Amino acid sequence: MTTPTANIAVVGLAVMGSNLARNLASREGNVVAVYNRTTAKTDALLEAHPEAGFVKAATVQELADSLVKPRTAIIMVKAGRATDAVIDELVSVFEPGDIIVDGGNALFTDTIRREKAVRETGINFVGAGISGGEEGALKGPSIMPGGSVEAWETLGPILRSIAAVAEGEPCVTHVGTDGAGHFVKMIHNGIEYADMQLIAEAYDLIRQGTGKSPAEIADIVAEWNSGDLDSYLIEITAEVLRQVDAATGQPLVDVILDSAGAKGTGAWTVQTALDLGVPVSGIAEAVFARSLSSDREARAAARDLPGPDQTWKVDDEAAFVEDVRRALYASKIIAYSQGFDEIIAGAKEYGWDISKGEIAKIWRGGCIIRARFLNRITEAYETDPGLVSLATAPYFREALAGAQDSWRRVVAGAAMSGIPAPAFAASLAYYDGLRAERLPASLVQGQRDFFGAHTYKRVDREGTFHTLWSGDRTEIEAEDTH
Ligand code: 2AM
Repeated sequence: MTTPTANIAVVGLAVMGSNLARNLASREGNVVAVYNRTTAKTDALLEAHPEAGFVKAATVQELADSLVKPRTAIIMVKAGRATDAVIDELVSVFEPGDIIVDGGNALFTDTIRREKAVRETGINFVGAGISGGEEGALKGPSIMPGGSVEAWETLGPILRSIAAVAEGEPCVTHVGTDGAGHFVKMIHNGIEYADMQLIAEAYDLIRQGTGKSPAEIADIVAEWNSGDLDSYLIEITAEVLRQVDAATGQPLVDVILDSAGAKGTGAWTVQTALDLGVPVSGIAEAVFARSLSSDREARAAARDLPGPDQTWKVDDEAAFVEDVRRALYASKIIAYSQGFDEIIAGAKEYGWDISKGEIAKIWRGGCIIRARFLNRITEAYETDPGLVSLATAPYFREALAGAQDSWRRVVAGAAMSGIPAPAFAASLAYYDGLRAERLPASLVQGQRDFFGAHTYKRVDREGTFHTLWSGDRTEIEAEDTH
């Protein structure tokens, strides 16, 4: 048996795994062992990157033998059955105290299950969300690891060495135990859906409201990038809008089929939010907007449904564009506020101690939603760790106050002229619902009591009540069994 020399292993050498392995190898102090089910892929990586000094493992036993203790391996395979298969293999050759990391896009409940099962062997299991795509994996992703504190002690320095750096700080933190990392990665993706949809709606409104070309809108969006909206997604939006299709000479955005795909993490965010009872309406509308865009059959059938006669009459283009910018910013604040609400609810449900300020910090670099305003979120949670709703933090309250007239004009104008702006509209409706002194939920509760004797509470005294709707309609004090 050879003397172990590697301090970290990567299992699964498709693009993400290969890039992560190369990133690890490029950092001082790391010796990286690599293993892939099909050895040809391992050989190809070694041949293409001799500079990385990879230690090749042809079997999992060789991989285990190549690693110094505690052995640490990062699994980068397609989430699902492959993950379970690779975990089983590693468990069979690892020892108590060793660390298995799943760097794939696992559903957090799977991670909770796997962590529990692996822990029984004495081996540590860490689910780590990794954001930033292929380029992030190679140059520096944002990393969201869960798992035990013990595992983090070994893993922390390694992950810090490869993470993106934002304002001098590595974009990685121990998010919480077991599935906390994959949970937060899921929320990241949900917010990403909302952010993208909101930008797309802003583009559409400007285009339909002013008739500007995609290239002209690219200039506007690029300018937005020097203000509050400064972010990776705004930056790439300008690039996409500016792109001309080589085959037709048309703006590329006009020749791309208007049906958006999804890999499921946005849907997970919304499904989980429904289970937790957290209204993430901005994120939900973004997921649904992709579904609607992809339902070509229904869209074809609905093509002749009537719309308004009126088209948008924009008198002052510059003022309108500024309205849209403000509406976008306000809606974006709501999407993040809702996403953080879900983190708070998830942490409570699953017993995680998650620092919201730290999460906003590690999203500043490497990941898709990296943005300047994440610093404001960190400040908000550092000032008030018990902050109930991000939207109510002084900075965001002021931003929303400054944007609300624009926001209302844009949503109303979109409705009057028949332009769908579901994420803008849902975010504004949420904002008004959140701040309302009285909601019509009292009527809903009355209806529930009428047909299902679900009972209600009163504003003026303690207790639980039921009205005898089918009797003399007197009110009785009811036992709260619902
Ligand atoms: P392969 O090259 O042998 O197919 C992305 O699909 C990565 O996951 C690839 O490295 C692939 O290995 C690996 N993978 C998929 N299913 C697997 C399994 N059941 N066991 C081990 N690796 C698997």
